[in-house]
Amino acid sequence: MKLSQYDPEISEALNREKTRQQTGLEMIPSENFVSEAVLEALGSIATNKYSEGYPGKRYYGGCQEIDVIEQLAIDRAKQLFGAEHVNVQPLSGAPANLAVYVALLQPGETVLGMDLSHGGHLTHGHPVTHPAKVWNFIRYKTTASGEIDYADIEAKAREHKPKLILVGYSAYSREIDYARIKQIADEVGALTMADIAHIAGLIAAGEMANPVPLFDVVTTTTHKTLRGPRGGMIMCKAIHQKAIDKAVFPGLQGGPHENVIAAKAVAFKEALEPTFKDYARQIKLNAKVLEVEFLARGYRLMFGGTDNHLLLIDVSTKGVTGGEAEKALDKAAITVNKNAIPDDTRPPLDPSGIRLGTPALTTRGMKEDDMKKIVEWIDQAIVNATDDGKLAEIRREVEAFTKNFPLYPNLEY
Ligand code: DSN
Repeated sequence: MKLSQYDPEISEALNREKTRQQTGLEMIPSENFVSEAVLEALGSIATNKYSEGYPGKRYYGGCQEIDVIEQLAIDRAKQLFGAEHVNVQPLSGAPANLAVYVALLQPGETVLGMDLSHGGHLTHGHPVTHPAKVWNFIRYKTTASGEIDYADIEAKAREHKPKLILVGYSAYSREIDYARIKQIADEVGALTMADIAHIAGLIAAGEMANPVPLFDVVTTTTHKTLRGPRGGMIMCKAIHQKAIDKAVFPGLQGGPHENVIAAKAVAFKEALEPTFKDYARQIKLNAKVLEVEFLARGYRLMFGGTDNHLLLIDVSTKGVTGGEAEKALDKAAITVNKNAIPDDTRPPLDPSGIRLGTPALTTRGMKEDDMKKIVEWIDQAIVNATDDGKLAEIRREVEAFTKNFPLYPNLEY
């Protein structure tokens, strides 16, 4: 029976969500729109199959075709990033990071990771997380001029002798000097880990530096700039293969989600196409226009600007909090997320900044001139954050504008 006949409540909610995605401007930098081929694989019959283990070594019968699917995902990921070994089973980014800690560290050992408010991630050792109770996370920061503080990392590495140095961020907008990190790690005998969840698509396309050939382990999600299904992945040197695979299964997970793995394989095939390079280049061009236009309007950009797909903006100088800006922009059909700025004195649920990016808009085909219009709408929404009439007027303009960029035109639930 069709979903719409069997479960109208879910079908109607999905159709309303589709309309929201179609008629708004999606600027959360970790979100994207997958292709119809990826959606098809994700909704496929591969969801029916249990397949604990790895291709060729499963604990269940009937895995012949599942092996084909998972091996294709692995081979394509290896080709995309130049990885010696890939595990495509992690359910998402947080479980992928946890699996690496489990694989490489003994309880109590030390990890150097970036402070959350400086662009790091919760799973990189924030005190509210469980891993922070198991391992000793020491946090480094960025400098006042917005660089990763490599001198601080070096000093902390010499002082704390970490087992693992962790880079790769969720709100940091600049390039990372992986060679410098590797040099520091080698000096103190640490392993290296990069979490490239946000920038994986830019790396795959050659638009940002690739840590995979240099680092011990690289984790990623597959649904951000890489434009695949919601999921995770671990790449590592062959020497860590056994430990990583064991940590994922049976260490932390049971049956892999093979429908998601099929969709990952499709997304990797797409990312290997020459057109994906154009896409990644356009993501960065679009982000640069945002940088220039926000600076021209007097906004304070964290880290001085952007080398990737995202911007972290202090909106408090415009008289609103991050939470107020997020709400006002929602009313104007522009979706961003409130975000802490470095050493923010405001609380996490209403910080001083917003984080926004271009991957989803670029998937819809928007280019530099469109970004200029969008910054004007964002600026107007922020300076008129309490004027519901003005926000409704912007929403009408945004909704008319998005009609020029069709999204899933044939999809009905
Ligand atoms: N929630 C993701 C993001 O928005 O960056 C990271 O896990």
